[in-house]
Amino acid sequence: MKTVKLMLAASAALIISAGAVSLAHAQDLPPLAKKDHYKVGFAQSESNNPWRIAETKSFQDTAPKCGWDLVATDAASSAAKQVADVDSMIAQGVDAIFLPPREEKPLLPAVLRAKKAGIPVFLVDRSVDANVAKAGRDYVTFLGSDFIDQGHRAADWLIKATGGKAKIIELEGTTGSSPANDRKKGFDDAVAKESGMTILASQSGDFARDKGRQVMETLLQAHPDVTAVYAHNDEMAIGAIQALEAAGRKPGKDVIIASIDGTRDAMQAIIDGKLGVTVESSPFFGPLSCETMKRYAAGEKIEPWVKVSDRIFTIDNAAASIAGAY
Ligand code: GYE
Repeated sequence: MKTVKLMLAASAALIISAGAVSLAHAQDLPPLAKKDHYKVGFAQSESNNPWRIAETKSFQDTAPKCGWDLVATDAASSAAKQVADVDSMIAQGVDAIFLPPREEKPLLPAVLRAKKAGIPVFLVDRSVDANVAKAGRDYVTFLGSDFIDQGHRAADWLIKATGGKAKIIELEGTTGSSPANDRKKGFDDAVAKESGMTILASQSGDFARDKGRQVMETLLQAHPDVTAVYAHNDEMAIGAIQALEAAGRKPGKDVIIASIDGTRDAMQAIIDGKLGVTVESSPFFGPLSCETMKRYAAGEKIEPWVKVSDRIFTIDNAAASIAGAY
């Protein structure tokens, strides 16, 4: 297998040196052969929350069904480690790489190196800066949610729930990540149109529960007049609930909370009356990744964004939905 790959690489180099490959062709995405078994890389960014764990499990569950020999790594919240993980997948000669880039910019060189090595990259759940890399040219496609719309929907719910009057603390996701950038944009733009809605402070809690709790604790001291919290994910919303309760506040009553994801703990917090809403962001990318990869191998032109549509969970449907949550 290795020898075949080496021979192929050598013959490709020969063709290139003979000038048989045009520049336009060199810019094309690497093709993917149609076969029964693939060596597939999945470079997870971290495993410190239920969303990430559910996503990794979705890839692991899909692997035997899709003929994948899965090489899964965990970057432990380090973009530098994630770059090294992708480089190691390139060195191992995987057939394709599925990558949730932890941050929008640092992962780009690794994406381009994979392309240069003839390995198609599919971005899953997070994207890269559209000004520096393009789907259909640098990577195959982005599979994921519309984060701007998620932020917008969280804002719409909060505006309604508060009668258009709220003093908000915003807990942002990982700095430089596409969901943090876009969930902020969608939410901030929507509340900016409402004269009664003020964002008191906005700070990163790195999409993590305990960081969210700590940041909320600090911001609460500076802004005791807070009446609402918008967290970019459920883990930080749970952290905010803990900080509010520790300070003797009543989440869900004197402080209304909106967040995004749809985890089991968030559903339970809705049922308990502490969390108002969670806009869904599905982590179950395995089956969609299998299907998209098969379409690509069959020679189909893949759309630049394979969009996932999201539900919304409130007190109206949380109890009925919690069984399917993670
Ligand atoms: O909301 C969060 C995770 O990239 C869409 O990252 C994903 C986000 C998700 O850490 O919980």
